[in-house]
Amino acid sequence: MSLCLGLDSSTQGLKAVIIDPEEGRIVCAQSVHFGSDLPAYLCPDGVLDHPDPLVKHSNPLLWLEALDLVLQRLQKAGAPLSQVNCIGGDAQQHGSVYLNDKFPGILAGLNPVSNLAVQLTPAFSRKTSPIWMDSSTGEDCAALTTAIGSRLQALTGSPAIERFAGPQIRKFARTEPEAYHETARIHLVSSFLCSVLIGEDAPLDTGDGAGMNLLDLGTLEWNKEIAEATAPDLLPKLPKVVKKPEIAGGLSPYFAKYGFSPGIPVVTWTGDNPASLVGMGAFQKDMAVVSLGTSDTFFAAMDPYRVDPAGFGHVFGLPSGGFMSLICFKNGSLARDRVRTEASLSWAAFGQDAFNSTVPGNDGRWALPWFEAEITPLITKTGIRANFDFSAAAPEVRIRAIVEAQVMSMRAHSLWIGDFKILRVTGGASQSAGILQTLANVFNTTVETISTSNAAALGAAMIAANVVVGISYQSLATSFCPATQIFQPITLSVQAYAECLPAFLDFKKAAEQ
Ligand code: XUL
Repeated sequence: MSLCLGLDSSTQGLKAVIIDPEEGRIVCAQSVHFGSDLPAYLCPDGVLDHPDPLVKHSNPLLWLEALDLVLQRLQKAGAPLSQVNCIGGDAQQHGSVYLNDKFPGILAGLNPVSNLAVQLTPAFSRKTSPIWMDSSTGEDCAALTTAIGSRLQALTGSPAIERFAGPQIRKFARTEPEAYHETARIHLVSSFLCSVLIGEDAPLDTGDGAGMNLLDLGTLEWNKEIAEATAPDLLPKLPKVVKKPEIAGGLSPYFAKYGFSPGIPVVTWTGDNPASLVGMGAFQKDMAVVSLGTSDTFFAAMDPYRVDPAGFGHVFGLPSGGFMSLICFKNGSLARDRVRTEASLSWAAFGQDAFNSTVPGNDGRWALPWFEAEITPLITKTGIRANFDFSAAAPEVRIRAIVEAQVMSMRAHSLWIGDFKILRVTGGASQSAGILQTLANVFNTTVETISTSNAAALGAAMIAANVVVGISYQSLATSFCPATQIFQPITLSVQAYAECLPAFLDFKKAAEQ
């Protein structure tokens, strides 16, 4: 039996899933929630408190402690870790980790008697890591745009984007030049955790590497001119990039304490969105994915290569081959949950009840929940924008107002990606039938879910199974990703949304001012 472990280090927690790729079976799964399981790190939603609402950092030691904890949980649950013969992984995209020259030595000498967080503490040249929710690099994006112009988007797949690692590195070098100077290696969360697993510096894949504004998607190599415009002496600090997933190295002897066989192959990690695309089996034609997680994302395999004319969307490498498009909305599940809690409603109301007692189009009442600075569209002044008295309205009206505004905004911003016959939906909110039916009606497509809610961790395990066990992505998708729930568009509702779309777009445009 050859089992594959997939690890997903997301914004709010770490998930692990073990699959038997030959039998097409999920063997077991475990998870760690950063807020409830590791409260001492003061990151309840995976983010440290900061007086500036645009600054969003996390503590990289939290990710390490979570890695030890999830493996411990697998071991305690009796997972057959000695039969795992390869490991894959993915992480929240764009977060950057700053390491000094002690990093390689510490990795090489990890002592199983102690834990990862304690041993790696001296390896950081910057104690915190800016993550994808950070919008504080406006000045750096402007400087990069001035230096490189529209070629930045043509070359890297995205214009200068606040949360991308390049502008974040530029801000660090500008504001903390000494600490930048002490930085020997800058990893993304994915390549950082992969390095820890293999006990040496790991390469970065193009799925995550493309989220930096530094990678030339024509050559799949770092762009020297952009690197020079980003920060002094940057190229030697960046990890090697691999053109497609490969074995990054053998598992470090440190992890033998959990029962793994020595040196099993660890495959290069990727970003959570590329991994989810694979885990949803959505590399097939005519299919796009909507991931309703901390962020809401819309993405699809891309053919032919193109960039978003409006400048919000991105192009990333796709681990199963070629490229993928992606559009990201920062105010996803946390915004929905805030509205639900403020309205004192259960998840059942969010799931269906609220949608039964209101009508598609919500009589023209919409609310854009920009509680956090939004990415798509770019909004730095936070707050909810509604065209009615939101707090006085009935809870079910508030819920429909939020969900319809989110879904119609997603439709408007994803038009450049194309039209699809099937939307596959994942993430916590994909359990809401009301949200799934709204997606089907607004997009006028079939909406499907698959059985796992851990699409990213599953995708990471599938990537490892492809690289190490040699099983094709198509056959992995046939085993692991059959559709479980199917929603068809309802003609009358489709018409209702088509009719109210112009009014919604006017409302949205006014809200952006
Ligand atoms: C994608 C993005 C988020 C993060 C966190 O560009 O910023 O989806 O990957 O999930």
